[in-house]
Amino acid sequence: MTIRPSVLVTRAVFDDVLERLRAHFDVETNDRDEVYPRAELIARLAGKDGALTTGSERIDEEVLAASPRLRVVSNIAVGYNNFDMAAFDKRGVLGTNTPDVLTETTADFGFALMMSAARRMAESEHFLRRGEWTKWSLTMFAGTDVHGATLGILGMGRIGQAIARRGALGFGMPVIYHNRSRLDPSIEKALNARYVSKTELLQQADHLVLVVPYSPASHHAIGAPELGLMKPSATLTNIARGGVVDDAALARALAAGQLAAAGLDVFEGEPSVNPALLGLPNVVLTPHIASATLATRRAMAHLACDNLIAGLGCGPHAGQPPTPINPRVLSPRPD
Ligand code: 8YV
Repeated sequence: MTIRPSVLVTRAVFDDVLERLRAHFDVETNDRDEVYPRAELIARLAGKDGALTTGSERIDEEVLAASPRLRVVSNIAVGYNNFDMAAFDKRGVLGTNTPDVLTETTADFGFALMMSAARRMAESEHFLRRGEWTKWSLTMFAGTDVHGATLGILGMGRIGQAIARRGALGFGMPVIYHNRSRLDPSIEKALNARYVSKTELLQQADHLVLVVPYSPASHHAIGAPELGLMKPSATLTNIARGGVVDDAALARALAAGQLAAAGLDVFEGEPSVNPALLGLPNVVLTPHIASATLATRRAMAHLACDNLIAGLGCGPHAGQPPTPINPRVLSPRPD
């Protein structure tokens, strides 16, 4: 009798995803759907061959060292800053993520958040709910236009390009962007996009959207000096990761009128949110939901499931997970 691989699913997922996993593996689930305290995560992973994780679990050298059987960790997220990829490589563990399936949904949300900040939707809605709307006036909640304004994008990957497309084609926005590498000129043309330095991006954008992956290099990419370069009429939207923005510096800049408004879906130390932000009217705050439509969350969970099944050598695509982060660990190593 062959022994079935055993896997840990760290958070509640869809029943049909669990069914697919149970066809191949012994599956331990987290029915309470609470994030495991670190010691419990380590204890539960010991002896497992694979894991289905979310961005809430940090998988690093300490975790991998304590789980010597672990071969695949499949993240239900496109971002994988919760994985220490150097430790994965060192230990020959495959990490996988869920790109593409969330691109358009996340871009929709980024655009909506930017529009909410620019047009003061959350602020005016709170005003109305508080019963303060007693008369109309010409400049009541007058915001800044989105159509025709300059859209700035920091990080021009798949999601950045999808946001640029919405701005250029739907709202007639000239697009400027800064990225590690320049796009192909044909893509720049199609997106009405111009590559600029980071300084120019900050100085010229009317609406700046952050879509850059988190890494030590992007930590506090937007802090006090950068905010100081932005137009007082500009908005800033962060759908990238907490830590890309210095939230305390942003709160100070918003309070001082250094920029008009912000839309934030991600936060340093989330689910905690800097109290200085909570007290400000000109920031729209959402709880990391940019990819949260049922269809997209299902697609992400199923793609993560495909990765785990194939990564552990099962199913029709055994050994060929669709979206590996470090496929180098899949090829046999020279002795
Ligand atoms: C996830 C995300 O929902 O994919 C990402 O990188 O930020 C979100 O789509 C979140 O990370 C939960 O894993």
